Amino acid sequence: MGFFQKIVAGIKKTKDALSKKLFFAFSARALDDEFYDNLEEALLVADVGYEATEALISELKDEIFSRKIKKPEEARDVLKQLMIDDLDYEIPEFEYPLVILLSGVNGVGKTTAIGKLAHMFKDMGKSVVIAAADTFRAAASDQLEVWGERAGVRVIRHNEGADPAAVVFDAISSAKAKNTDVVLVDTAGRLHNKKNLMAELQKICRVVERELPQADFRKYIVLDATTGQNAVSQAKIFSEDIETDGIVLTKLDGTAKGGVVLAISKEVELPVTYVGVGEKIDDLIPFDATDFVNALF
Ligand SMILES: Nc1nc2c(ncn2[C@@H]2O[C@H](COP(=O)(O)OP(=O)(O)OP(=O)(O)O)[C@@H](O)[C@H]2O)c(=O)[nH]1
Ligand SMILES: [Mg+2]
Repeated sequence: MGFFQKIVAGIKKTKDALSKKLFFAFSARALDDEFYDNLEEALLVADVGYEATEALISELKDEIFSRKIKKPEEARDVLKQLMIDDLDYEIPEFEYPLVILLSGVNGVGKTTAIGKLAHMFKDMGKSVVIAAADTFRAAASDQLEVWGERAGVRVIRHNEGADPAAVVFDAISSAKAKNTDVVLVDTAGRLHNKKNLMAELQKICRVVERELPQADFRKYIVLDATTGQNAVSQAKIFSEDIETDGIVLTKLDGTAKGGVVLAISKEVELPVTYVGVGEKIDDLIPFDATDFVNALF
């Protein structure tokens, strides 16, 4: 299955919830107040969020006015383009060696995303090592070893309770010794209000920057799409403590709240870089704004 078919399947629940309402809004006879009310309702139901919904509607009104648009179907194309523009971030190409660190609250899908990323980079012909820096529970490293085996990637682990930064140090030493292209760092789930845990993440970042200063270092926050607007607040708070390059949005397949992608873009001003659309190893896809919006309508 290509990326487009995967995103179509992945946002089916969102589309099902949205399409009737969108169809209803755009089958209006005129672009009047009722049309805008229906459109607003459709976007809010899909969890686009209040701020992004209001912004989109106001931009749509401006475009409709300045381009003298009268037909709802033309307005639909304008709305699609506005959404694409909002979601379309310029993401710099990866350079190697590359280090990717995933952080986020408990259970959002960090470890699964690490497994999927390992597979993706292997598929691209890159060598990969995983740092099991969730030393909070031994089961986390076991879970990663299963993913590592599936992807054909080695996993560096320490005992439960060890310093996560020491695991990262070892993974980087191993990557340097073997000229490995990609180091993937899994971390323990944490709440952003736990200062010591946020300090631990910062320490991991310092180890990466010190030990592999030439690396392209990307820090992604992992968010669970099924939590809707909650995901938006998590992203805001996490990105205050950790300089963030993008979002990995998981479990898009399990929710009708896929519009949260637009809320993240608007309110957090970070690109959604990857989306998770299932539990299998190839169910992580690079986010493409045009594909996403086309799949949504
Ligand atoms: N349907 C679906 N399930 C997913 C996706 N990503 C992760 N999951 C599931 O979400 C659950 C939690 O995933 P983990 O990867 O263990 O989450 P985590 O963030 O590492 O959790 P902690 O380490 O406990 O903080 C697992 O059952 C995964 O199979 C996705 O894109 N779609
Ligand atoms: Mg985990």
